[in-house]
Amino acid sequence: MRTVLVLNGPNLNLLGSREPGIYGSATLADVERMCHEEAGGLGLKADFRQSNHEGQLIDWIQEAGLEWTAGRLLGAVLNPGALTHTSLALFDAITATGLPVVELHISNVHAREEVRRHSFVSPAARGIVIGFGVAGYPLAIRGLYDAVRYDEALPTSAIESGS
Ligand code: CA2
Repeated sequence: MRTVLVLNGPNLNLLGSREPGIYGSATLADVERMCHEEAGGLGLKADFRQSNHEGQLIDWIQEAGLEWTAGRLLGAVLNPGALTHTSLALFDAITATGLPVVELHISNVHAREEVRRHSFVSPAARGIVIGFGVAGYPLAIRGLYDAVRYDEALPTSAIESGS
């Protein structure tokens, strides 16, 4: 059974306790349950994590790259939190590993402050889910699953040339 990694960045442990108008009232534990349910329905196992530390997220992405290369990991759903808007290191980690990543944001970052409109992660992402609240997590898992199956059905030459 393949695993889908779900990574959450800084302050997402506060979900459900503050700013419900922006992020809703579900807690991160609720989101974890939603991810296990969605993954299970697709025949996957979810590995759900949160860290307030950029280096920890990078270590997890590097480890995930090895698991992905070994065929045990489907890819990752990543909500980088505010690191989205600051971290070239996250971009480098994703690019270096080749790990398929779906970037996810609970809020519609494009409808908020200008600084949230730029993402360092987006150019390295296989897909992006933005603005669906925490319902975006199962959507992102499903999207990653479909995208990877699509990629795996292509001849290797088509993936390497990007066509
Ligand atoms: O919308 C998202 O998912 C964000 O990634 C959340 C980040 C924010 O910096 C990004 O621009 C968009 C913030 C995560 C902090 O989460 C909190 C949750 C509840 C209360 C306070 C913070």
